[in-house]
Amino acid sequence: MTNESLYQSLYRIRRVEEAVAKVYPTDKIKSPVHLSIGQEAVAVGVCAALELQDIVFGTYRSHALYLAKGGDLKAMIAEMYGKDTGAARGKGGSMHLIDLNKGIMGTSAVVGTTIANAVGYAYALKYQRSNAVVVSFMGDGAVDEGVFHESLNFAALKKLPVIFICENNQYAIHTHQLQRQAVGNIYERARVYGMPSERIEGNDVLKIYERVSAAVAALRAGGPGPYFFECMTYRWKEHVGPNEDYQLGYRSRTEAQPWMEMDQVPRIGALVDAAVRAPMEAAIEAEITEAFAFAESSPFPAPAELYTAVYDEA
Ligand SMILES: Cc1ncc(C[n+]2csc(CCOP(=O)(O)OP(=O)(O)O)c2C)c(N)n1
Ligand SMILES: [Mg+2]
Repeated sequence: MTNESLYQSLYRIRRVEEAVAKVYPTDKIKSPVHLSIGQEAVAVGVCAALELQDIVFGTYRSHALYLAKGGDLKAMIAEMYGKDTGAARGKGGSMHLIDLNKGIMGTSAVVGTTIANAVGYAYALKYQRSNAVVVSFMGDGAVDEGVFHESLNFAALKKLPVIFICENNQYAIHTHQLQRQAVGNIYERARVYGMPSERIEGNDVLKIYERVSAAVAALRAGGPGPYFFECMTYRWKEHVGPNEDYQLGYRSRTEAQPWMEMDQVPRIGALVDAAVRAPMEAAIEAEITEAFAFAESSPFPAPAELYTAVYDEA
């Protein structure tokens, strides 16, 4: 892993989401958008430790995960526009991104659901004696649900090759973690199910990469899973939508400030030679412009498509 590739991924995700935020008020984007701005380091650090064969499952806040794992940008923007060329043929929107060729098995609007999906997939991989690993992303809000506990227990019982990543941004919509959970240490609760578990502070992309790489290496070598990482991070924008929400009163800009100062995009950018950075950034800007133009010019699904691919007809 190089600083260049980490920066490429961080900068690209940040700029894509800033472009989404800019276009959003025009109503061309037909779905809600849950931006990852401020949280990119988690998806980027984790996916830098993975290979193409590895599988990820995400939440409705998965633009960063989808892009970091190699998901097609044009298909993502077209999906937001509700177009036939979108990742889910325009039927899923921003919360239902999928790219099977890149090991992105799907993201869901329903909190917690993909945790069980990821565990089931890891169970299948174990039977197939595959050395791929599965990564299950969740928010701190998913920890409040039964499926989190059932899934962790089963994964530990069967020693499955799954890595759980909890993106702890401290809020479920507008409710702070400590107004929902009597014990604030999610990683300690995961440990009692019988798996190595740790917290990574500071939204630190290098640390996340390093720790998750070690877990992936151990699983590849045939060691037992699962692993759990609680990655501390912070959402800069409102829960859903392109704006800030510090005026709502459930949190303050003072609370956000230290996280903004730890922004990983300029941090890693400063480690990259300016002569490398400038053309890299220019190429990303051009790619983003092209992806929006692609979405704009793509057709909406035909009316006859309304009931196709809704249920598995096999
Ligand atoms: C099963 C279920 N219950 C409730 C909701 C409503 N809901 C949508 S987002 C959300 C908060 C989840 O917070 P968290 O898991 O921390 O993710 P974050 O938005 O912070 O990334 C809730 C409760 C839902 N979508 N699904
Ligand atoms: Mg949260």
